[in-house]
This record gives sequence, structure tokens and C-alpha cells, in this order.
Amino acid sequence: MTDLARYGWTKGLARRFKVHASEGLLPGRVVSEHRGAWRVHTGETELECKVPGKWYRGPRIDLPAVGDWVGVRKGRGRPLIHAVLERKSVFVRKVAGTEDREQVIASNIDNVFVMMGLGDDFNIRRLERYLAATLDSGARPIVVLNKLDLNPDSEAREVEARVAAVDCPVMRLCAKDADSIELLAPYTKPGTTICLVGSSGVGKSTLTNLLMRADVQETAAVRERDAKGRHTTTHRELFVMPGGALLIDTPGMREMSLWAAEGGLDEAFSDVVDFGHGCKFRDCKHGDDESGCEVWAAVGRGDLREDRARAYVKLRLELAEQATRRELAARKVGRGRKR
Ligand SMILES: Nc1nc2c(ncn2[C@@H]2O[C@H](COP(=O)(O)OP(=O)(O)OP(=O)(O)O)[C@@H](O)[C@H]2O)c(=O)[nH]1
Ligand SMILES: [Mg+2]
Ligand SMILES: [Zn+2]
Repeated sequence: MTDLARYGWTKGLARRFKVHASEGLLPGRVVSEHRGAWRVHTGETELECKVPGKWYRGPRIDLPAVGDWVGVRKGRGRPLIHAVLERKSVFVRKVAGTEDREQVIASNIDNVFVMMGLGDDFNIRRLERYLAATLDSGARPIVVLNKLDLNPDSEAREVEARVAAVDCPVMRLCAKDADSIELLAPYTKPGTTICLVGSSGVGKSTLTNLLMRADVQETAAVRERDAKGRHTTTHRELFVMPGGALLIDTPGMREMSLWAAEGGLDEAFSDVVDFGHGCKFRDCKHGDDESGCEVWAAVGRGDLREDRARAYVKLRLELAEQATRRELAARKVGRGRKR
């Protein structure tokens, strides 16, 4: 096993890298990203890299992200990343706040542990957003309901989460309990890349420390007043687990807004979408006053939960409005260029 194989490097990747190798680039995986500096592990050593200045003028989604396979050139100064291999999956969200742009959380991931606390943090509408984003990324979501020790009688919450998760695995556990390692074993096989996402304070770093069998990440108690996290983790970082899986811990997200995730949204709400196929009009918006809408007929019959139908319609509208804004912005840029 080459040293880079510990990070998930395969023969297939080596084949795809050949063209870059012939240019003298060194392969590596981005293990952390912090204010314009990317740490890249080459198998032998970790290099702190920059990217060519002109990359900042291109789309941000093309900048390297944690999990990326990159080609690095070592020279006299700071090593430079000159190539990013095509991603097999990429988790993006709309950046927090009013700005309309995407933010890459992690790439080349197989499994996303969508973490939520079983206490005050529990929120099905938020879970649905994470599920849509994960399904859109190309990775597989696993819903991890944490802090079971604080809320042992939480079967009803698990049932609720299962409705939202449709066919994805859902489990309740305690991130401080060694038994959880075994529970998660089917999703942490060697060579698998896992990304932990969720609000601040849900226990992502606590679970990281458990799975790493060492205190690699700082953790901090949630605020007494409102049980909110303190945003302890400040940057995304990839770790090699003792069993050979790769684990990415991320900072808690204040907001989980979707970005161009129409496909993932439809996948996350496949139950609603299935009823929608029966609507009288093909472009049915599934408004509750629409005639011939099978989604609302299903709600009326009790075959579909009303809150779920509403959640889908709301997210679809949110994405449609976002797409319109994006189109307008693109046209503006287009006009600007012509002048
Ligand atoms: N009782 C209990 N406490 C937990 C559990 N998991 C995490 N905690 C506690 O919850 C608090 C927050 O945990 P962190 O691991 O720092 O949370 P995080 O998701 O990494 O938070 P950010 O880095 O801010 O995004 C800490 O005090 C942990 O000890 C659990 O299963 N049970
Ligand atoms: Mg953390
Ligand atoms: Zn309809």
C-alpha cells in the first residue's frame, strides 16, 4: 500500500492523474482549508499550499475543497495547487446570509453523517434540508440522532426522522459511548470517506474523537441558556481513522440553505414526488388550492403528511426563486461583458 492509499488513493485515481504527473505535479489530498491556505497530504508529508491567483477570479466552486485530489508543484516558495481532479461527489450549500452563492463543504465523500441532537436541537424541517443537500451531493446520507443518553425515551423522534429520511438509515446513539463505534461500522469501512454535518453543538467533534479513539478535536459544552453550540470547530478537517476510513469534521452550520439542489430535493421527497406524478397538470405547483393535485388529494386521504407536502412545496419554491435570481445575475454579467 502506498502511503497515499491511506488517504483513499486508488489505481483509478492514479490513472486519471497521469497527465498531471507527466507535468511534474505531485498527487495529494486536501485535508484542511483555512483562510486561503490548503493543507495537502501527499502520503509522505503535509504541505501548506496556495492556488494560482487567477483561480480566485473563476467560480468559487472550482477552488480546492477538503477531500479533493489535487496536483501540487513544489518550488522555491509555498507549494502551489495546479490541478483539481474531477469530484465524484461534492456537498454544497448556499453560503449563510443574504449573499447568493455556493459554498463547498467537502468533496469525494461516500457517506454523510447528518447529525442532530435528540434534545432541543431536533428539527425535522432542518433535517430535510440536510438530506436534500446530501442526496444532491452524490453521497449517501446516514441520519445520526445523538445524545441518546440525555433523551433515552426518544423513539417517537426516531420514527419522525424515519419519515423524513424515507429509505436512508437512521440511528440513535451517544457519541461518548464506545458501543457507537460498532453501530457505525457498516458506514466506516476502510477507504470510505465520511463527512459529519449538523448544527453547532450536536456532537460532531465528540463523535470524531470517539471514532479516532483519541482527542483530535476540541469540543465545548452547549450554552446553558438555549442549548445552542458555541461554534467550537472553525475549519473543516480530514482525519485518517484507525480502521482506515477517512473522516471529515466540519464547523456547525448556522443555516442550511440549499444551492441548486433540485435533483436532491426530489430524491429526498420521493414520496411526495411520486404522488405528484398523478397530478392533473404536468406543471402542477402542488398549491393546496390547485385543482386535480394528487399531492393534496393524498394529504386529504391521510396517505401523506401535510407538513411534509408543505415542506416540499416551500423548498421547491425557494430553489425556483434562487434559480431566477441566478439567471438574472448571469444575464447582467453577460450584458456587462458585451459592452
Ligand atoms: N450527554 C451527551 N453530550 C454530548 C454527546 N455528544 C456530544 N456531547 C456534548 O455536546 C457538546 C458539544 O459537542 P461538540 O462535539 O463540541 O459539538 P460539535 O457538533 O462539534 O459543535 P461545533 O464544533 O460547534 O459545530 C460537548 O459538551 C459534548 O461533550 C452525547 O452523546 N451525549
Ligand atoms: Mg466541532
Ligand atoms: Zn400537484
